[in-house]
Amino acid sequence: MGKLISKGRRKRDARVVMLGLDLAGKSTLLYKLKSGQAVETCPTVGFNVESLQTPCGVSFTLWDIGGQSSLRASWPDYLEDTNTLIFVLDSTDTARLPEAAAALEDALSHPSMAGIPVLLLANKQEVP
Ligand SMILES: Nc1nc2c(ncn2[C@@H]2O[C@H](COP(=O)(O)OP(=O)(O)O)[C@@H](O)[C@H]2O)c(=O)[nH]1
Ligand SMILES: [Mg+2]
Repeated sequence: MGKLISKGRRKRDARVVMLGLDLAGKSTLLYKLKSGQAVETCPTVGFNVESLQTPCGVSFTLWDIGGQSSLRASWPDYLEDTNTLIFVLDSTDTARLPEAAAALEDALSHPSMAGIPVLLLANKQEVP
């Protein structure tokens, strides 16, 4: 599991950062994981953050970072010390796929991303 989970005796904690273009579904996912319910979201200015605990005692701090183009310059700040990156794609937004790919490439080029696990989540797959 590498850096994903620290296996210290007391602390099993992971800092997870979620990136992706605006409207990909990041905040929906954050609050679904937190509350188990679908919630209505509004555009994220800055970030949302929640602590999550799994039944096996692993805690996650899940950061949901605003994805509008004006906010992407701040993404590198959130990648410092992250244990894993979730990059959320809106599978229905084929027009912005190249923009999403470029944003992902930028994020992956950040020095603190070396050796960090990445989950690429193709969201909205249920849409025909
Ligand atoms: N069809 C569909 N819509 C979704 C899904 N996840 C999020 N959405 C919708 O996509 C829009 C943007 O979601 P939001 O979580 O605010 O995106 P964010 O900008 O990445 O945080 C909202 O209208 C959500 O209801 C999904 O899995 N399927
Ligand atoms: Mg959001």
